[in-house]
Amino acid sequence: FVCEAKTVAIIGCPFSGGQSKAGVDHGPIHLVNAGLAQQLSGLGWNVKFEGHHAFEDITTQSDPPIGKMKNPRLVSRVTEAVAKVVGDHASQGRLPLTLGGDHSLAMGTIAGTLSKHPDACVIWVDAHADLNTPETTDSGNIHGMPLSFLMSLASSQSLNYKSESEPTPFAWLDNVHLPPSRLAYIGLRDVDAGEKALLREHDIAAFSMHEVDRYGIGQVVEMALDRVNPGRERPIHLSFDVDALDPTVAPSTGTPVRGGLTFREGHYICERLWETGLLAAVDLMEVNPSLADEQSVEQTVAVGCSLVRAALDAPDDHLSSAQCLEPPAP
Ligand code: 5AB
Ligand code: MN
Ligand code: MN
Ligand code: MN
Repeated sequence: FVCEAKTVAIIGCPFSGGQSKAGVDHGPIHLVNAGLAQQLSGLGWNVKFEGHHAFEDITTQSDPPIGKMKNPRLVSRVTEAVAKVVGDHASQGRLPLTLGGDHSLAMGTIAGTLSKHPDACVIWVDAHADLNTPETTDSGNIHGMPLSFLMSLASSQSLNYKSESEPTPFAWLDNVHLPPSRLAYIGLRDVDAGEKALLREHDIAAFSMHEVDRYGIGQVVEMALDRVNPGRERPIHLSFDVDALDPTVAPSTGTPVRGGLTFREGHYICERLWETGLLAAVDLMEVNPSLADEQSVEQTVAVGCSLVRAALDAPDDHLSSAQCLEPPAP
């Protein structure tokens, strides 16, 4: 096992097929143009960034909905490719940092993390639960569904799809199983009825804004870790949707919901997870530079970079435990 310590791999994913608003595919380009790679070098990281991911072009003509699901073939193929890229970086001992793009990409990033760290847990920071199944979704947008597929609450079989010429979309995810006991949410405030039923049925750790108000962010993060990582030994995948933040803090995003995390609360989550020494992968998703005025876009991009810096502070402090989970040779 070779540990290439202190290297973060930036995976830019200019992808918007999991929802219907144009522009979220420009999120990663803006984050990188704002100097994110240089900022991480400044913190002492080796930064590997080889340009943004190029995705195959599947047009909507060749990708009609399956049931209510929109762009299923495209999202399936893109997320499968992302899973491979994330898994490869993780195997090389690099910390994968995926910049979205819409949150359907997390099907790929989390599958990639689990391929290297099957015992990983997920901290999902979001206004939304992203837990809809193809049956419970109202919008048909796959960025509201990644966790149902990752936890096998939905599967390619349930799509009832028949084709001689291509595999069923999401068949590649059918052997990925994130146990519901290893997912914790922070920041929820807009959860659909069908999602609430699934949260209850599977006893998923969900810390909404109500709990953040009640207990404070410090205690909420510990409670979340106690649920999914009680021994503090599991690798942690952080999936951060910028819409978890209050729209006054991060206005440029596709599905803003008022009453969100403050600037500090968002940063605290990142800092604390870094401090565990267990952070194995980070996603920063749903920055949409086409929404809101120029100053709001600049603000949202700057906050996005700042969250990433908070999650990846000073590699010397913790990277050896985050990256080299195997004990060093005697
Ligand atoms: B996001 C909604 N639950 O399913 C749905 O931004 C919103 O990645 C999903 O959290 C929001 O369409 C997805 C109504
Ligand atoms: Mn989301
Ligand atoms: Mn969201
Ligand atoms: Mn959104």
